[in-house]
Amino acid sequence: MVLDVWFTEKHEDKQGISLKVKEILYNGESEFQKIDIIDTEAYGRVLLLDGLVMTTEKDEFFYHEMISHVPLLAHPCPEKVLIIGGGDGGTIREVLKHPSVKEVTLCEIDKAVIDVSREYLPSIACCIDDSRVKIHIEDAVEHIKRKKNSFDAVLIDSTDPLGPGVGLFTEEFYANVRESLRGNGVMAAQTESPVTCQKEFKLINSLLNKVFSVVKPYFAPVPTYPGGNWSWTFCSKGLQPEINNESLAIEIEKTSKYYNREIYKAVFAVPNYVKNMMD
Ligand code: AG3
Repeated sequence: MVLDVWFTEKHEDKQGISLKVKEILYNGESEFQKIDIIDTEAYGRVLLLDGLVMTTEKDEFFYHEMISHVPLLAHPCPEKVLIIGGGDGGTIREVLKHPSVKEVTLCEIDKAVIDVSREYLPSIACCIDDSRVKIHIEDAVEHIKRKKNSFDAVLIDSTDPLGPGVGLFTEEFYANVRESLRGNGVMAAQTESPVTCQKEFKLINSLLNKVFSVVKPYFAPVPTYPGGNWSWTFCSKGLQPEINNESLAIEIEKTSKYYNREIYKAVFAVPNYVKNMMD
């Protein structure tokens, strides 16, 4: 018998992304969510939270390079970075490529995501145990309230605005993130698909505009996410999303798979259908 098993992440029961499954490696349930690891023909191992694709071995680089290098390269000298969510470790790995970074705090609500990623996704989780990384297992909604004027960059590497992620998409939370930034501080958040999640994308952007003076969405493909095209948003109290340190930008380009200096500029181009829906 030949097995023909497919995983599908359905979006609003109208469309889906399907991956042919080679093997189911892990099924578990934490206090917060279901956690699964499947091995797929096309994208290697995949981390699923509550049945949604969080990251895959083969296309994780689009997401992790975008959420890290775009904000960090705009900052003159990022030393302290807070990652919210991001328990798979992909964002940590990219952030640590910046030599000025002295301390990375990972605030993840669910320790099980870190443990499962360590075990099953070594190429993504490889830097979680670096000596510059401090792990806090806590809801970031609470953690951020105690942090004032503390970080050069806050990266919101969250799930969708569902379940444990809901509190990370509110005006109050964004205002606390702003308070947690030092003067030149930058924030980048994953802000959903402009194709399939237009309502969420618009709402998040309008909340961010109430809180930050610079709010610039940017776009890149993530083939395994709904819509295939994803957005992040760069925010600051004044600093613009422009490369600050050209020689570092060149250095990072040498090992990156998606980011380069032309991409840095290009990702801020807003497609017309997005401009029109924002009017
Ligand atoms: N954060 C998840 C982005 C949301 C994906 N949504 C979906 N598949 N419906 C990615 C975490 C990677 N570090």
